[in-house]
Amino acid sequence: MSNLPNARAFALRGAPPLDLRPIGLAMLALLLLFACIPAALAHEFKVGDLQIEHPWSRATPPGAKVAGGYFTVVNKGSAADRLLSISSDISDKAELHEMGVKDGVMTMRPVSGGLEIPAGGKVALKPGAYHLMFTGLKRQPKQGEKFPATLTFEKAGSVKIEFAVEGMGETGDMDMDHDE
Ligand SMILES: [Cu+2]
Repeated sequence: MSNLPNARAFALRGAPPLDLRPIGLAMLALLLLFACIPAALAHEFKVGDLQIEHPWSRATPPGAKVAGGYFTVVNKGSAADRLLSISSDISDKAELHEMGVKDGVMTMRPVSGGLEIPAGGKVALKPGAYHLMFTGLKRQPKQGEKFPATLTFEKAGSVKIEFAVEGMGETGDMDMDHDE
């Protein structure tokens, strides 16, 4: 009966070599490193003459009903095309929005008639400009996951893409590095 305190003392003395804190820090550093990869590794999709680069969205707070969607469409063809619609299981609807200033107030409104992608040109959907809005979210997109969506273009047709979900504070600045 009396050797229990001794056993405990032994266990305590034996503890320092098993200290896992340095490993914990190393793991944290690794996790932080990997957390940056979705933004750093661009992913892209092709349909016809169009290339859809790095579709991304943002994690949303609990209860949020809308989420943004961003990507760049490059048109390598010799004719203009038009992004007509977007659909995804993550929300009831997905709309194409445009930001603008009306009476000194920033507003966003749905783009009617689709978004033209000029021949040989590109259009960037990004925060503060043209963007997708997933409205009536069925669940919250979580940082680090990818969710599928379908884009439909007038000429190139439909293409399945995946949105990489980034952190709530992500502004898309990392993406600007790719611009000429
Ligand atoms: Cu919007």
